[in-house]
Amino acid sequence: MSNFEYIDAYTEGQLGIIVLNRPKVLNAINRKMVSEILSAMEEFEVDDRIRVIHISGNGRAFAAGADIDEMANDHAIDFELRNQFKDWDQLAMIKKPIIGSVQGFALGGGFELALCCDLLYASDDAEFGFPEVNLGVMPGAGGTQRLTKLVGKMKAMEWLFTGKIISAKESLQFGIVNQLFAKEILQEETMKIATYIAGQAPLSIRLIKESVNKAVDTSIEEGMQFERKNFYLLFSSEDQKEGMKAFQEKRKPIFKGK
Ligand code: CO8
Repeated sequence: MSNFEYIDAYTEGQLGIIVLNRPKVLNAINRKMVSEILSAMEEFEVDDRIRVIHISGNGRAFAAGADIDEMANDHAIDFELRNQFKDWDQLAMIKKPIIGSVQGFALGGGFELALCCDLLYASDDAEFGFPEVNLGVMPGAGGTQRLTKLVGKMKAMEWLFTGKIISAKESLQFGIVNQLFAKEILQEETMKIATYIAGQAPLSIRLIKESVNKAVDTSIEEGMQFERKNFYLLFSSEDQKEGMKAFQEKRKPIFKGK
């Protein structure tokens, strides 16, 4: 595994673990951190042992947003010439499932990173929000799009217009997170879920992720065709044969990701 400055990344069994690690500034996301997150994910993506990626933050935040100090003097043309969001675009292309656990703050770019996850768990004192409006800007890494698709127009407008904190309870109520846990057990419980998913047929998980994401962005007709092709494709895998045979033989399947 590469050495990183702003994150920790390591493997644990079949899990690839990423921990945002700038606790003194509540894991504020600078450009190098985004590029490190992407590098770690890409390493996990090509590592056959890894089936699920888990991401969390060190300290009292998941991430309190993009690094305001780094951004404060930026100009529009800097962003354009730097292609500011190219790493974010690549993050969305990761095919292995990404599970996020949010303790404390997930604000601005931190919330956007959380919304890139496929499953999201949070501590019961977690706080989400898009406070960019208070800084005279707006989300730029997909926040307006992903939040709206998740919760619908009215709530998204309200939260983006006001910049107000979304409590853990509200995040559960509006389907932003899958489940809440007490802070003390959040990591342990999330890791259990990640380990469980790592035991599922990898190709099924991979194509389910692709198909569900397609559903978010496409018409039902197009999405159904897309889903069907992926469904057909799974029947050319050894794991499909093994999974169905194991069912018939009343035993646990052994999946190989082939
Ligand atoms: N950037 C830089 N430093 C930060 C950030 C941040 N986003 N958030 C917190 N910090 C720093 C603080 O400056 C402070 O540093 P120091 O100790 O040196 O003064 C330290 O972290 C601890 O923070 P606080 O003392 O403020 O802690 P509190 O518990 O009092 O408050 C808050 C916690 C409410 C989270 C508060 O820190 C805060 O409001 N932070 C800023 C939240 C915010 O506005 N986020 C949105 C940023 S803009 C954005 O994300 C745009 C996304 C665009 C695309 C994404 C590109 C990556």
